[in-house]
Amino acid sequence: MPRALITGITGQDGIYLAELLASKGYQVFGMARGQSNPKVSTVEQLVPSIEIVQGDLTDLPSLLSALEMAQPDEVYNLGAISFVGLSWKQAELTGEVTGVGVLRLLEAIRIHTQNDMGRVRFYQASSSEMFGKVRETPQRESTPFYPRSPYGVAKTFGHYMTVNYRESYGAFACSGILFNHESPRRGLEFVTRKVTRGVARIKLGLQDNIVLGNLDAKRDWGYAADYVDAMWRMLQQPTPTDYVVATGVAHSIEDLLVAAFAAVGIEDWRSYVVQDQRLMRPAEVDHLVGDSTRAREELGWSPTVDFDQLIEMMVESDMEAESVRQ
Ligand code: NDP
Ligand code: GDR
Repeated sequence: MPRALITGITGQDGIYLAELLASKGYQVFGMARGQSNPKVSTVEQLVPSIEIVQGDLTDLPSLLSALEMAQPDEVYNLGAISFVGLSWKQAELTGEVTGVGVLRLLEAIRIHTQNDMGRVRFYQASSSEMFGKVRETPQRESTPFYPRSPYGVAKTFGHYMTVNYRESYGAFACSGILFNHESPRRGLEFVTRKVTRGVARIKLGLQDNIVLGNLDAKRDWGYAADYVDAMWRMLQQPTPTDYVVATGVAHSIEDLLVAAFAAVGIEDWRSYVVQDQRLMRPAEVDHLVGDSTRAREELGWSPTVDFDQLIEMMVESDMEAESVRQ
């Protein structure tokens, strides 16, 4: 039975990946932090076979213990401070967790394997935010990085550390440069879920409007369950490398609003949206769209859910959840 350790198990991707690996017959170990993390019980309900291990990306000894407990064949590093907006407010912590945390985990694997790093396959959750102020469109593996937030800078550090451990120690380390991916399990702080939940609550008469920042930014949004499948596929290849994972189609926040309100039969979305300067970011990433040709050709990966289906699925799920609360 293959064994996998997932950091960030309580996040959106952690749960989808744990479900996928469990369905493939893996023994899955999920690393959770904190002395009483309320999200752990949700993970245990959704993936009953999971084993939770304690650990924090800022604490090397805890990473070594997690590896000792799990004895993994594969490690997926999904743990991070992942909200770009927060990264300006807690830049140092973001650097510690999202950036140096990757180095700490790679070092822990090097120590755990006694320098035989090739025997544990490693996935790093890199991000399209590394492209930031984009140097070319669409963005591919060879596109130079220009991060625009402390989060993007920290992810760029983690990305290059992953490449460096591959080149220095022969680590089987892959960096997945994933574009935005969403789902009904997306955190409420991210714009898609803020909108789909807001739309559901407006439709049900529980909320008057949605307060947003920049409506012009464009993102390449895909479905999270599709994207965790690409992570797993990367670690099954004969040689490790980096892959862009994206749908190749970009939409603006306005497009998102049109689609989400349309899903509940509201055409006049502007009456329900308020813009607040305080939600504008100090430096914005205007337009991301990925070219995932390598992933499609080498991994045989392609997205199964398009933008309209994704937003409809999220609105429907929020309508159900909010109706219960009514
Ligand atoms: P989430 O924000 O939903 O989950 C983040 C996870 O990281 C949570 O489980 C959180 O635990 C954990 N975490 C936070 N701080 C620490 C720490 N100090 N030590 C250990 N774990 C910690 O993110 P997603 O699931 O959406 O994303 C997964 C990964 O992929 C992240 O690294 C993200 O940056 C990256 N990524 C995400 C994309 C997306 O569109 N979703 C796109 C590209 C990259 P807790 O519950 O305790 O807070
Ligand atoms: P992003 O996602 O920064 O792309 O990072 P987010 O949903 O936070 O923002 C997307 C765009 O929407 C604009 N926006 C708002 N965003 C939020 N959160 N709240 C608002 O009210 C709002 N109004 C407008 C933002 O300015 C931005 O342009 C996500 C995270 O999952 C990262 O961890 C991941 O690496 C990248 O996707 C790829």
